[in-house]
Amino acid sequence: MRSVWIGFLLLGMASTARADVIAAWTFETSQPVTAGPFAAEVGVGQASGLHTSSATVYSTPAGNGSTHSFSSNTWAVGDYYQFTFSSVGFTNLTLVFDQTSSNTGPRDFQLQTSVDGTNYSNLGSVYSVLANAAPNPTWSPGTNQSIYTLPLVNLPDGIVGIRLVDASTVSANSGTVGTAGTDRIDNVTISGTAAVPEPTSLVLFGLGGVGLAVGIARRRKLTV
Ligand SMILES: [Ca+2]
Repeated sequence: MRSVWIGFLLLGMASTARADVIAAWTFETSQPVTAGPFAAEVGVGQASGLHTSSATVYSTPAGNGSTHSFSSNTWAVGDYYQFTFSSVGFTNLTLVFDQTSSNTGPRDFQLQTSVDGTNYSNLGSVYSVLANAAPNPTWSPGTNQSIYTLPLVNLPDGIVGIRLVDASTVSANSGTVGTAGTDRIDNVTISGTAAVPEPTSLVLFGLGGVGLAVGIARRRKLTV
């Protein structure tokens, strides 16, 4: 019977090290042409945009190594992309995403998080988005350009939403944001570590342990 308990112990160790995707948006299925919301292509969550101007046009041009992204123009300070999801049962939450702006799209963004889905607060400092223009390699369906992937961000436990908020009127080419200037995002992925092992796996692994014990017993019998 000892090997059965070893099986349970090993499973527990494996589950705490497993990172799962909670929600991920590729925009290949949703192909946004409105403010949304749009369901995550992987996991469960909703993506949307908010602009104070009613003139904003949402579109789905080439992504970073894929056919579609989530893009919008007519940016004002305080406008944002928003992603909502449930992080119940997960810890060690992380965020990684690709973002770029046209030359006259916004350069500066602030990441915000929310634990109640209503009130959002700043996480970290304002970050800069690279221009999707020479001398940088540009977004295209065929090639993922890693320089546009924002570094992995550690998120607070228990959050249910994040926003990428336009933080200044400075454009990606260091001028002033213009109404035709766009900002686009792709491959937005929120992951976490599942806190509890799945019961089905637990049972199966336990049975595996029984099988292992029987096998060992048989070999011992044969060799005695
Ligand atoms: Ca995409």
